[in-house]
Amino acid sequence: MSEQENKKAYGADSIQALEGIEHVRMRPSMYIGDVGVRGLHHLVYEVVDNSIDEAMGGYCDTIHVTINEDNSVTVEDNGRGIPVGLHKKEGVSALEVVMTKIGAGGKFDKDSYKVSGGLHGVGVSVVNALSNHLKATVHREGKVWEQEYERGKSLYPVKSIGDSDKTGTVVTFHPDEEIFQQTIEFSYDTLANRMRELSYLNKGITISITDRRVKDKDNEGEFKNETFKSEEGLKEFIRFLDGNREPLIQNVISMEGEKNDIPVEVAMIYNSSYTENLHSYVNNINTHEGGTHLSGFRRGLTTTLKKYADNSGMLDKVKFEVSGDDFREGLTAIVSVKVAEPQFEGQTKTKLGNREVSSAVSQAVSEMLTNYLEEHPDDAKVVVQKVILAAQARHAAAKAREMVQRKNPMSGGGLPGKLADCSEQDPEKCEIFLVEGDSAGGTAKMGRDRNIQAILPLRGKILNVEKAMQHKVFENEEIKNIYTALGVTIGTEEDSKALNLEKLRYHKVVIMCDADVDGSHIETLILTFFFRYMRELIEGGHVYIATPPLYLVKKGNKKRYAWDDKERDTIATEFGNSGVGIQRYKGLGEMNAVQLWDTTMNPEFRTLRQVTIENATESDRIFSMLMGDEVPPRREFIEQNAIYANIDA
Ligand code: 0RA
Repeated sequence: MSEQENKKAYGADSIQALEGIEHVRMRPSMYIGDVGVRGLHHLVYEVVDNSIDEAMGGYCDTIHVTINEDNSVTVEDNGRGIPVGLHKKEGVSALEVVMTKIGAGGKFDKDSYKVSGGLHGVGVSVVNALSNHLKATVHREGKVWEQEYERGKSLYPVKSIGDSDKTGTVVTFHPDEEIFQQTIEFSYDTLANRMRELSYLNKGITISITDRRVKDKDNEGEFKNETFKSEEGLKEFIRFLDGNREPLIQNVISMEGEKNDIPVEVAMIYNSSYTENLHSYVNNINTHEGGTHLSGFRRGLTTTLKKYADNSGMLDKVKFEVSGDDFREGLTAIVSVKVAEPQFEGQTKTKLGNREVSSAVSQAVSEMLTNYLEEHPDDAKVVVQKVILAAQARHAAAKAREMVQRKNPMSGGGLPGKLADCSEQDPEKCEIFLVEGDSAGGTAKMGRDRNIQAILPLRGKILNVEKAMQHKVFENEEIKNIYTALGVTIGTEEDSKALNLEKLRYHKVVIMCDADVDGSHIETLILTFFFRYMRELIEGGHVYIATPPLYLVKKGNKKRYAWDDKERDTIATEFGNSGVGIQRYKGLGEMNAVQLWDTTMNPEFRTLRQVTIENATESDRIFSMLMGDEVPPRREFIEQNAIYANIDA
């Protein structure tokens, strides 16, 4: 059908729908954030969210996600099925309205409790508009109904194709390569992690994922698949997150209820580590930047614990003040709220702004914690002791931090002696390379563009912050150098690690290590430090990893670099194989300054991998495992995965 006929067939209202679709296709990032890997996966989340909404209404308990061989994705649920009857205002089937009218969502159904928001909740019509093909199948009213679409436009009116004795919705979409030019390849791990997370956040729902591109290695004839179902919700989520840490108290403390009409769920535990580990969600969306629900949690926790500690008499002999984040050292907690009209703020629109949520969460936490402490006096004692130790350490850390601060270039101190700074003053144009070892540092200093590139050599292995108390971190020479070189300042009343990026001196911070086991270990140590102490730097998109080549392929005076084995072989073949010399670079130090510049540092030719936090909860688990005390899970992980499989862009 031509576009003209299409309009006639479906009435004047669909003209508006077309405009909406065109707008989505013209400005996809406005709807799904970006058109890269993240935006691509967002399509799946959007469709699944609709099924989750149906489940939260109590109409659906099973959701299947399938990655098909052709990279299309099928999402199937056993809910009521999207209504197929005539939508009076639009003059077409309600299904068609949901699928093609931008902004319609399921919202025409006033009774349904729809709480999606943020980047999610833009509606399945957006997914449709960004797919070159989509098929919706609805089981409802004893029949199977179907409609297909191309780039958001229906190909035919909704039709019945047979009888059915069940209800539910099946959506299969294939992302449009015109829109997702980088890739349309879905990552099983990314999707599986999100489905696991959703199952913890919405207990009782069964969510399964199948990858039809990959055979199951244990079951012949089956495809790779996992099924997630959580009976205990956040309680189990905490155990999953803290699986590699040693618990300090017997139980996960948890509560679930409604405060001022806001559904609140909280779960927490204390472990023997020194890191604070808070995760917050609004309507199933991970609020990386926190917000009112998280500040409510902090306030409730502090007031309740402080009151208990004061009454217990344990603080009587403590000479220093106990406050702020002393109560959160070794704490792992999840806060999940459902908000009808969430206001999202912040750089990445993942900070909750609704004022009323703060007191709701604070009250919930106070009640939950007061009860637990009264019923478990032994645990209460352990927690208060931990808090006192944390306060003691904080005083030591404050001193160490003052030293860092004093050396900060902006407050009069000097830059680190080992830093070879660049001459450019505009931070946006400046880059700093954190280089493993003095010798590679020397090569980098010679090879760089000294106009815009600064070099900071790091000696050997930097401190593993995962195992160190805060004051040790701030006392560490290499870490102090990183702080002063970057020019960032740290510490506020509320949060001793809060980072001020206003004075960041380089907008690109590049980690440059050898392409071997040691190098990747050092890379992980630096990333762990950034993740725990400078997460804002990663979230601001400032952290990158350099990718030095693995091989130099030579024949006569022909020379080419290769970044993996396949590339090496291709080049060797191009050179005619015989008489080809291959040099393997074991470290940056084996390259001369010109080679390092050509392959790894020259902005025109290099490839930098930007470090992103796809999923903060998953990254946290990985860092606690890679860098924590427990060896067995670490070995298993390293044997099974490339180290950065889950944290890279
Ligand atoms: C609006 C009304 C009704 C169901 C849905 C939306 C619905 C949407 C989706 C999207 C994916 N799965 C879904 N399942 C249901 C039902 C209204 C009624 O039956 O009375």
